[in-house]
Amino acid sequence: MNEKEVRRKSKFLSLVLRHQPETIGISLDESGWIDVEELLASMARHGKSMSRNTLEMVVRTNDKQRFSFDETGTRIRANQGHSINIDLGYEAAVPPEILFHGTPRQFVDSIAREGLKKMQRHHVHLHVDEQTSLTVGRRRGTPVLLSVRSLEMHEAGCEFFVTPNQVWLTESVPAAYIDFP
Ligand code: HQG
Repeated sequence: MNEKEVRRKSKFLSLVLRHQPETIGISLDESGWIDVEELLASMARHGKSMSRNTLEMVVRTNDKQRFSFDETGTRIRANQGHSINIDLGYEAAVPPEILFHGTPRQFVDSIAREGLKKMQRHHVHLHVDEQTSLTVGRRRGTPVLLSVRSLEMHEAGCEFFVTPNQVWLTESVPAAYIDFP
């Protein structure tokens, strides 16, 4: 299978595991999990069949490790990025001093006024490395790298969570904690 095909399958998994499980007639449990057999059967019924081996390959090779199997390999879920209402159950964690957020240039004025908002997702997404953040920002335009004084926010009582694939999540980031370039 070529890279493009793998990416297409990964995007489809993101769609059903984060946003619209109803597209293939499934629902996720309150923590975002779905039984792997049920997922594969429902995909097949909707003309999107995938073998278990292919699913495992897509999960294993995913550039951002977007998906996880549970310990027994019975269930699967997306690690973050949902727009539907689920509780991932991550433990609160102490963030590093600085976390980054990449955004397209056209959003910067609004962010300077309102801070970072979670928009359609459950959380604002932040990263430890600048490169990943710039790649995120580049999806919609010329990227601008914002530095968030995350440890200071944490000390002021804001909660942070970290996903197994090292995305840091928080409810919102007030403009006062953001350093603009
Ligand atoms: C912006 C992808 C105006 C925010 C990526 C972002 C990431 C504001 C956009 C993950 C704003 C929301 C998340 C404000 C925030 N005014 N714009 N007050 N506050 N914004 O996609 O962080 O590939 O929901 O800067 O790689 O871009 O899906 O968030 O530009 O890790 O795994 O509003 O999604 O991961 O966009 O991306 P998004 P994001 P996956």
